[in-house]
Amino acid sequence: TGKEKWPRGDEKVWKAGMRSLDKDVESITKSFVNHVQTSLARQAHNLDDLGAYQAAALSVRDNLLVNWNKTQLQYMRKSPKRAYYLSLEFLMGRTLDNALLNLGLKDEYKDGVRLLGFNIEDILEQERDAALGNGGLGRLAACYLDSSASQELPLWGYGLRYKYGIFKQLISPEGNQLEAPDPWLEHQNPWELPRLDVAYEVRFYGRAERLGDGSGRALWTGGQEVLAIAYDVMIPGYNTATTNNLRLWESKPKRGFDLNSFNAGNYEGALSRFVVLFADFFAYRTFGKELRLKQQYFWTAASLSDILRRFKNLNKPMSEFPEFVAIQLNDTHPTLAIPELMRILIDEEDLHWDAAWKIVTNTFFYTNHTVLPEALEKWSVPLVEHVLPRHMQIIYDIVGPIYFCTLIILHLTCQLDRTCFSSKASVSFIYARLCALTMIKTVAVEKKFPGDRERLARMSLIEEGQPKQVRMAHLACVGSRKVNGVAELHSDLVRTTILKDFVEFEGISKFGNVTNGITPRRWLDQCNPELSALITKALKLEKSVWLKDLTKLEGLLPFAENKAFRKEWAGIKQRNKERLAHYIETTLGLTINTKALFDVQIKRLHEYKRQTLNILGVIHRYLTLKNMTPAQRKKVNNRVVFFAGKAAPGYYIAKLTIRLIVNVARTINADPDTRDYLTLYFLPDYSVSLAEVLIPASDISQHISTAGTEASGTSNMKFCLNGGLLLGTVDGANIEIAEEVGESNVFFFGHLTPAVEDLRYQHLYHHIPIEKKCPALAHVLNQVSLGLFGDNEVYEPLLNTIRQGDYYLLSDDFDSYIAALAMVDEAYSDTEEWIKKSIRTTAKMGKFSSDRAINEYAESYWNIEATPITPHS
Ligand code: F58
Repeated sequence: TGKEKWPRGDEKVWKAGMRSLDKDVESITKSFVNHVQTSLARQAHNLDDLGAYQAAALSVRDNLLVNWNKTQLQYMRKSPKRAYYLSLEFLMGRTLDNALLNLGLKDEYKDGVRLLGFNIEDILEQERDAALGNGGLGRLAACYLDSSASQELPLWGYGLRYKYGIFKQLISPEGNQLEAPDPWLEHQNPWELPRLDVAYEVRFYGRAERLGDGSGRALWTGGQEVLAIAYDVMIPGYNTATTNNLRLWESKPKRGFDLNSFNAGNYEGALSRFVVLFADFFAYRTFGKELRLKQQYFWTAASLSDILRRFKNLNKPMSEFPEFVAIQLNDTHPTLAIPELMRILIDEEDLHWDAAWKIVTNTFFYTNHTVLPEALEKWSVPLVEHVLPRHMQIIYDIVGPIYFCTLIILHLTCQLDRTCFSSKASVSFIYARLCALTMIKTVAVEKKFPGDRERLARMSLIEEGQPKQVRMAHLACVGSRKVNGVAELHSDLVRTTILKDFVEFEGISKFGNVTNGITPRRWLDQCNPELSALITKALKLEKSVWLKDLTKLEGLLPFAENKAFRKEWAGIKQRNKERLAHYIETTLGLTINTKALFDVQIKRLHEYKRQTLNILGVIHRYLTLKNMTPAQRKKVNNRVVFFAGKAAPGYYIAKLTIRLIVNVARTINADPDTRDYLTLYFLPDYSVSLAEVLIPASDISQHISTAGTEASGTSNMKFCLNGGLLLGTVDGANIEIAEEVGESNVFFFGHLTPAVEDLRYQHLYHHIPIEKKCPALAHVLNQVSLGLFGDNEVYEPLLNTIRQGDYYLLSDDFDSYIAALAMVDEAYSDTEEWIKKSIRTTAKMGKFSSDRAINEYAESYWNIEATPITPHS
C-alpha cells in the first residue's frame, strides 16, 4: 500500500499537507498577508517598508524551503560524492533580490507587493547586507555557493555565524576612518534556520597524553568544552530546484560545564568573549590571537563532526571516506581540519597512522589566495600547544621526521627538548616511524636532496625562531590532494616561490590553477537589469540560457558594429550613472556630474593595491588642469573619480591614504577653476550592495597592483562584464581578461612581474632620488608636503613610503600610469569606438563565470557530479 514504506502515518495525508511553490501573484499575496498576520503579528495599517521586507522575505523563504527539503532528501537518497567548502568568510550581501531572480519570481512579487501598496525596490532596499567577510576571498565563496547550486552540484558551505559583520566605516570630518560595529542580526535574519538539534561538543585546552604503546594514539582530556550549534542558510540555484546549504556554527556554553570551578564572573568572562564572533579579521588585534585560533578550531571541528556523521550514515568502511567526501580549504584558515581529521581517525576510530594519513591526503584540497610573505598564516607553537595540545602533537608527528632529519644532519640530536616533544613516548613514536620510513616521505627528502639542509629548513612545517611557528600553508600543502592558485600568473608564482620546494619534491601535477570567477546572476542580471534585458533581446536566447552558459555572450560581438544597438548600450550606461548619482545624492547629499567619465577604484585599502598611485595621479591631473587656460581646460575630458574601500583598523598607512583621498576631494571639488572637469569622491562603507550600484555605472575601473602581488582580483571581472573598461597592471586575472577581450580593449601599464625583484634591489642598493627618477611624481609629493590639501605634516609617513624604499614601486610605474590615463582620455573622446570596446569587452567575458570555475573544481579536483533534483518527488 505504500503505507509501510512511509515513516509514519498516512502518506496521502502527509502529501496533501505539503506546501508547493508559489507560482502566481495570488498565492504570493496570500502568503505575504499570512506572514504579516501570523509571523509578524502586524496588520495592513501598521506595516512599513521594513515590515513588508520581512513579510516578503518569509514568504520567499517558504518557497526556498520547499526546494531545500527536496534537495537534501534526494542527496540523502542518492548519496553522491559531496564537496564541502570550508571558508571563514562568506560575503553574501543581500538575499531577497537574488532569491527572487533565482526562483524566477521577481515579476510576480513585484506585482504582488504593488497590489498591497508597496514598491519592490523600496522593499529590497530594507535588507541589510550579510557582510561576514573582508573582501575578495569572502565574496568568492559566496559566488561559488551560487554557482554550485546553479550547476546542481552537491556542495555545502561551512562557516561561522558571526554576531558582528565587518565593521561599518565612518569618515570623520578630518578624513579619518572610524569603525562602528555591525550587529547585523539585530532585526532577526529570515534567511537562516536554527538547527538546535544539530549540536557537537568541541574541546579546547586540557592535556593530551600518548598511550605509549607505539601506536601514536593519545587521550585528550580536561580543558573547556563548548557546543557548536548549526544554523542553515538556503542557497538557491538559478532556474533549478537545487537548493544547497550553507551551515554556519554558533557557539554555546555546554550546560553543566566546569561546575567545580564555577564562578559567575569567570564563567561569563571566559565564554562570552568566545561566543562573540567577529567577521572583521582585524578585531583580533583587540580580542587576541587566541580567540581567532579557537574560532578556527571550533568551526573546523564542528564541520568535520557533521561531515563524519553524514558519512557514517552510509555504512561504508572508513577507507572509502575520500570516495564520498571532498573538502576544499578556502585559504589556510581551515587547515586545522587536517590534524583534526587525523586525531579523529587515530584516537577515536583506531586507525593506523598511515591509513589515516592516506584518507586525509585524499580528502582535502587547498586554495592559496596570496603569495605576499607577510600575509601567510603562521601560528605560534606555544599557543597551539596550549589551546590544542593534541593537534600540536599530531603536527609534530607529521613534521617530526623532517625535524628529526634536520637535527640528525646538524648533529644536534642531543638538543631535543621537552618543548618540541612533550614526552618520551612522543619521541619514541616519531623515532619508530622515522625508522619505518612511513611518514610524509621526509626521509625521502633527505634521500632525494642529500645534505640539502637549507631545503629541509625551508620545507619544514615549523619555522625556527622565538617562538617557533607552524607554517599553515605548508601544513595545508602536505595534507592535501591538490593545491591551486586563483589565476594563471598567481598559480605560477605559487609553484615557483612559496611552494617551490614542494613542487620539486611532490611533482608538479599536484599544483594546479583555477582562475576565479563571478556569478553572472548577481553581477549582471541582478545589478544591471537593463543591460541583461538588452543582451537577452540581442542574443535571441532565453535569459536562463546565456546566464548559465556565459560564453554565449560572444553572440554580442556583431552588435558592436550596429549603431542603433550602440545607442541602446550607451543609454543604459548613462542611466546606470544616473542611478548611482541618485543614490549618492540621497545618501550623502552630493551632486554628481553624470556627463563625465566615471573612473572607479573600489577594493580593500592596501599598499600593494596602490590606491596611493591613483590619488597621486588625480593630484597630477588637478595640477595640470590648474596650469591650463580656461580654453585649454574645455578640451579636456570631464572625469569623476570614485574610491571606496575599508582599511584594516590597525593599518596606519592605509588609513592615511583614505585621509589623503578625502582631503584632496575637499580641495579640488571646491576649486571653481577645475571642478567642472575633475571631481573626486570617497564613498564610505563599501559593501556588496554599494558595489552593485557602482559597478554598472563605471566607464573605467582601476586594478593597479604592483605586478605579482594581486592573486587574481574579481571586481575586475565584474566591471568588464558590465561593459566597463579596465585600466590595470599586468597582474592577476587582468592578464587573462586581456587575453580574452584583446589587449586593444584594455589599458595596461607598469613593470612586469619578473622586473619587480630587480627594481626593489635597486631601490635598496642603487637609490636614485625621486626628483631625478620621476620628476612628475616628485612634484606631486612636494605639493602634498607643502600643504596644498591641508594637514601639513600629516601625510609625511605615507609620502615617505614612496621616497624611501618604495616597496610597491610607485616611482617606477608613475610615468607609465599617467601615460595610460592619457590613453584612456584619448580613447574616451572617440565615443563610438569606446562603446564598441565596451560591447566587445562584455561579449568576451564568458570565461569568468563562477560556473566555469566551480565545474573545474568539481571535475579536476573534487570528482563530484551534477545531481539534478527532480521537482516532483
Ligand atoms: C583575495 N584575498 C586576493 N584575502 O587578494 C584577491 O586577489 C583574490 O581575487 C581573492 O582573494 C579571491 O581569490 C583576500 O580577500 C582576505 O580577505 C584575507 C582574509 C583573512 C585576513 C586577511 C585578508
